[in-house]
Amino acid sequence: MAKVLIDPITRIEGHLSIEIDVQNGKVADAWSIGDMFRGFERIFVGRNPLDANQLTQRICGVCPISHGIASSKCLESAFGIKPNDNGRILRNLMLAANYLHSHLIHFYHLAALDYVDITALLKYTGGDSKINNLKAWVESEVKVKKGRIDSLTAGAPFLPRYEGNFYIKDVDTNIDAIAGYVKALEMRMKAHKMVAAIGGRSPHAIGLVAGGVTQVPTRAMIREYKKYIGELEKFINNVYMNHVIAVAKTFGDYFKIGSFTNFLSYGLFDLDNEDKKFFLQRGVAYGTKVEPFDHTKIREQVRFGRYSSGSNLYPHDGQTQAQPGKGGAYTWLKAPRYDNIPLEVGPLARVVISYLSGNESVKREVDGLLKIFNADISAVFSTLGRHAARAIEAKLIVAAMPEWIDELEVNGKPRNTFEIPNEGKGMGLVEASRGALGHWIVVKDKKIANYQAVVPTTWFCGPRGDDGVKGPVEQALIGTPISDPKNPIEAARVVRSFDPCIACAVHVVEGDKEIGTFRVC
Ligand code: NFE
Ligand code: MG
Repeated sequence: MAKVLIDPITRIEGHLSIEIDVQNGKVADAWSIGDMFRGFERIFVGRNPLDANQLTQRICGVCPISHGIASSKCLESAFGIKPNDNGRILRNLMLAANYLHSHLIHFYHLAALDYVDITALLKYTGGDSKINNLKAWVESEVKVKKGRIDSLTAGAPFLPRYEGNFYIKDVDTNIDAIAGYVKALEMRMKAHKMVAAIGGRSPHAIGLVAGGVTQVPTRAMIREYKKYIGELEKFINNVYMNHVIAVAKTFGDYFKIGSFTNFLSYGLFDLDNEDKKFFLQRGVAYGTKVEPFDHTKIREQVRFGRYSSGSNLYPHDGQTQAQPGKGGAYTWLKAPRYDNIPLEVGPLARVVISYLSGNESVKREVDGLLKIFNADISAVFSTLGRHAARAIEAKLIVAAMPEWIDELEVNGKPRNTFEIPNEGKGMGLVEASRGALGHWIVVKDKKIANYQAVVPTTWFCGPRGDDGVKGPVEQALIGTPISDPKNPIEAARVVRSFDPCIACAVHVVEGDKEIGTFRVC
């Protein structure tokens, strides 16, 4: 038996450790440990409700648009108003571009390096100048001895990585994926420009407000946004999708590893102003059974979180009272529960729920991929299922953008107006790229009396609930084969497939602690 602490989990956003108990070469138990407390929810209290639009976006630089939209919808619900059509569509367009940015970071710049061998660069003999520049850079910055990276300089972007016989062997496939890594940097920049075309800047857009957005959809704005769509679409359909397929072909075991089968989605991209009709469907799925969503079943539990706050509270009553030395607690994340059940959120949740709800485009894409791998639907509930779901989403989203642009009323009003009431309660639900994101506000004397964000990474990386039942990532790790406890890459692959963002999940840094037999960075 070996207790393995992966601390930190690198190539994610924020500070996460995973402790696993390995028995007979497999993960027998797991603990997901969020290492930072930031106290954002407490910062909002006592402020003007309108500050929420800007302050909540500072929770994270990767998904600020979803926080901006969740806070806008939360205020609308407290103020008793709805967005207008232009406002809703412009929000969708901003969120859509932010999704492309986020999914490309995740695959190329965070997760792909679990599969792609960057030392293949040293064997490259082709004529692509970008690849040769990269090769020269790796040769000068990274010392490789007998195929293993021997040392590195600070800031080397492909590192750290586990050294071993873990990666794609075919040199051409590796080189192609590394070229994708470089190209994806440019694609991300273009997606950012699309967000900025509407939101004024990216990340942290200034144009998201209750009632809609501040930017009137002028022809110039639309032209600026539109000009990047074609190139992104080509990259997603011809490069990103193929790299996901190449990884899946080489690492087919991961259709069975990292499985979790209960899901939640609030519904992605509002297709009406009533929060009822979505591009990807709202719902809760237990395996292949999908149910309607009911927000009153949401609670956050803190038995194992470092909080003295009451446990199992609905977010309007939620508290964020830190208790760093709390006995038995092992993380700064709370444990969200739906009807007392832990649920996975994110691209796989959205794709599964949409598939089960009869979404034709999702069905076509999922069935198309399953056919390539001669697999049935059970393969979807897996590490590779998460990567495939992200690529499917990116493909469907980039294809929908031109249609949404055509629905805009050019030069029309971008928002509805409102008055801040003396008192009110509101809820704003949105799908962030990592999954279901909810904001809840209580307004008193025209000020924020309470503000709670229940975010995607808290859903999937949260700890055991009050009943001791493990969170989704903890459960998904169980049974993962670990070939070498000193290089637990298999566990890292499972965790990274969820795309954790601990900056979002814990809204005082702890001192060092010693747990377990091996510390592996
Ligand atoms: Ni910091 Fe976030 C997303 C949100 S994840 S990235 O997507 O909301 O908890
Ligand atoms: Mg919270």
